[in-house]
Amino acid sequence: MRIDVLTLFPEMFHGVLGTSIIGRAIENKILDINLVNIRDFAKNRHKQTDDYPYGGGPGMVMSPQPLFDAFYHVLDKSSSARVIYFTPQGKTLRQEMARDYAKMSHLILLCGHYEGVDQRVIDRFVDEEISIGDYILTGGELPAMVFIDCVSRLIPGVLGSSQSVEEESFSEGLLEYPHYTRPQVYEGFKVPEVLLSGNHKEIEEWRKKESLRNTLKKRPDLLKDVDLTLEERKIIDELKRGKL
Ligand code: 4G1
Repeated sequence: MRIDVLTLFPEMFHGVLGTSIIGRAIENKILDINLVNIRDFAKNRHKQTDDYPYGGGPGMVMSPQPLFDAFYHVLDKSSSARVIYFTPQGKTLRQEMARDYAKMSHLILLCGHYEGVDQRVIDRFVDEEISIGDYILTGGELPAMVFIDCVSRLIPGVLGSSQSVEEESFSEGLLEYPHYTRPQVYEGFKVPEVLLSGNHKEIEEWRKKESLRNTLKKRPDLLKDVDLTLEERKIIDELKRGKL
């Protein structure tokens, strides 16, 4: 997958893209991430990329000229690219959306700053607007990095087989069960006996129950989107009644 990122702060991406899983995917040519500095396309004398808003009011707006030219630079003939603008006005990113994006061959990500970009840039180039959540940020770079991380790990070959825990629990729409590793006892805190038993059926049942318990307790909202088996419904009923 090719990802072009249009940003005023390409350096912000270096840490994330050079590190571990995403870095390896780039080395292995599964991912081709092209950081484009919008400022490089500014034609005015001071390389200014923002200006005052028409109609007045606070803040600055990203100017159309550097952005139009940056888009023409990355759009080169291959018009199959999907253009995503990160904005609090967008649809909130969800795992199902990430799965769809992971299948695409070319994405162009636009990161805003100040009050955002001139509306004509959105009208001319943007296919979809995405948000990563409802809070205030200084720019779209962190959302773009969250998106790259979330989508990249779903591209075949990006995760190694041992990391391929994949979407285990999230794809089922539930939270994870508790995890333990060595040692068996640490500062008096014990690993649940069942996990040491070697009884795979019992372990599986315990994990399912704990996963349901966690979801019911911490994120009951998730349960409405899950197809539960009859067995799982029974467990939930018992959890609710305080048994188990
Ligand atoms: C009004 C949050 C403004 C922020 C309402 C999540 C936030 C991009 C995102 C803002 C941004 C709310 C995101 C706000 C984001 C232009 C540059 C917009 C930064 C900007 C709830 C500032 N997911 N925010 N405005 O944060 O880009 O994608």
